[in-house]
Amino acid sequence: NDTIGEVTLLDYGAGNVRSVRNAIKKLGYNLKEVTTAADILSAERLIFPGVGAFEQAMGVLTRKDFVDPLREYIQAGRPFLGICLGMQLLFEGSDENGGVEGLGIIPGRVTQFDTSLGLPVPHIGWNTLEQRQQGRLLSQVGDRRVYFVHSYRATPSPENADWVLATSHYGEDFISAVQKGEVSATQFHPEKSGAAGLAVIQSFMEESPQYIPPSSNAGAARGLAKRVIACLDVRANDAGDLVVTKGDQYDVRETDGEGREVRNLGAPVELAGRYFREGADEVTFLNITGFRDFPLGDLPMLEVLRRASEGVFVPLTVGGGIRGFTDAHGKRHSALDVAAEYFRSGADKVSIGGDAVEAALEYLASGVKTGQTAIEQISWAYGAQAVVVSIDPRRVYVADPADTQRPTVETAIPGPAGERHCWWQCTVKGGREGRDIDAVELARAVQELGAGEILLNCIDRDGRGDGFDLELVEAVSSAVTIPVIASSGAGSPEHFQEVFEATGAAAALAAGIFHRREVSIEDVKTHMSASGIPTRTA
Ligand code: 1PR
Repeated sequence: NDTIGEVTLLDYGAGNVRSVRNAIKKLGYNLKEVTTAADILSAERLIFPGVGAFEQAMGVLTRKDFVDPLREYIQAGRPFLGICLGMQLLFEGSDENGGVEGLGIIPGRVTQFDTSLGLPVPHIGWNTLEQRQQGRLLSQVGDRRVYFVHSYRATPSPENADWVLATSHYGEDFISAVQKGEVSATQFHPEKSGAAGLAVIQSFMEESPQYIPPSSNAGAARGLAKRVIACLDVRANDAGDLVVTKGDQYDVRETDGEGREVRNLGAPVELAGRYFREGADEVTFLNITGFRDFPLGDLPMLEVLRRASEGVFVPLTVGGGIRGFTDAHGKRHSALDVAAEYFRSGADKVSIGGDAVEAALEYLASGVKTGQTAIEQISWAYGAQAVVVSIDPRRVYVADPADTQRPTVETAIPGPAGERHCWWQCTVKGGREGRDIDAVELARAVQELGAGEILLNCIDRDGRGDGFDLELVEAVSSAVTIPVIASSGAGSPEHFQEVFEATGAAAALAAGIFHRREVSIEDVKTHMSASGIPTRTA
């Protein structure tokens, strides 16, 4: 048995490395933590997951006197795996934060994706790898896709050609993995890349892993896949247990003999595990009564995340109650505190609903970015890719666009009185209250405030199974440059094909059809593949 049993983790305390820990544990290896510079030099194998921004990361490494030992360890060619920012730091420097020097081990600079190409930035999701060399690190990935989330990238050049193990394509070729001898690193996140990612970590740990050549299925769609997301709306039922529920136009109660009970479609951790195994590209938890409670008092939800992240190796988003609040003892907690607690418990992204609507209204009224909103603060501390804004819009029909100050579209689905124009009103508190702002205006405003992604629900379509609101999804996705997740109304695999062909959605999310086992994630992906839509197979 050539398995090496121990790995040292360099966690400089900048963010969530829980999933890297969970992945190492899942594979059965022992984990040691770096606490002093000497721990770096005495490591047998070192994993360095970079989290946060480049400048901040270099700053912490410098303050802790880790820079020299890290350089010495890597220059000696000892077993090293950098992840994401942990790869970027190996280059000479980065344009992030206005220009910062890196460790200078690999020739080249890290620069931002070219936003003029019209592709959403950050680059989020599952992309293919073009292996440029036969390196040990990717020996068991085959042609499976892996998960990326980043706005900055390094590009291949003659100077760094001997390092480049794989490139990926997103408007241009960028470096997705490097390896020279025992030193390796990935731009993608192996700990979030499902079974393919666990295989990368395992290949790093083994002396001579078996090589699985990528199959030459030349016809298969390459590049960034359209994502399929399983969503779990979570709340306490009347007995106080957290259950996955599902509404019909946001009404989650069903009538039985006794009264109106909260619909119970299963236990959150178990369902999340099932969706991971069935090939969901991401799992989203929405605490749908989060607007009522103090979120940090909501320990069961934190526990759900902790337990889910032990077995789910794709990105996890959590929403509901991400806002500042004052607790029963009069202590103020910022939205950033709340988000930090969720990130520590295993979330990769937080989703902000009601608070984003209020922030956008204020921003549009004043034209001033205060830096104080939840979106701005979390985006600044954790990066835009960690901030999703969830929108709960409802169609408002007008006979004549002049009847409203809101921007309208001409619709192919006329209103009850034959109206041919509509706008989508943003709501808060689970659709209970409307606000004077349209979904497109909101999406643009929150993008400017620093949101990295839009989760676009639709109250009219929720739980109906008659397809996504394509007009809404197109209106929003064509108005912003960040990725848009279409949500609400999926009833069949054809609905996914439809939304990806008719709109600029980067991902589509469904709940009811998966919970009730009417359609499986595999059915959706088989259909997408057959329709020529790039999709990830687990
Ligand atoms: O305002 O920051 O506390 O966030 C509250 C979050 O809870 C928001 O993201 C909001 O969308 C969500 N929410 C609030 N009430 C409900 C409800 O259903 N009563 N759920 C609710 C929203 C919508 C989707 C659903 C899709 C797909 N659920 O997430 O999963 O519509 O469903 P389908 O495929 O079955 O059609 P805050």
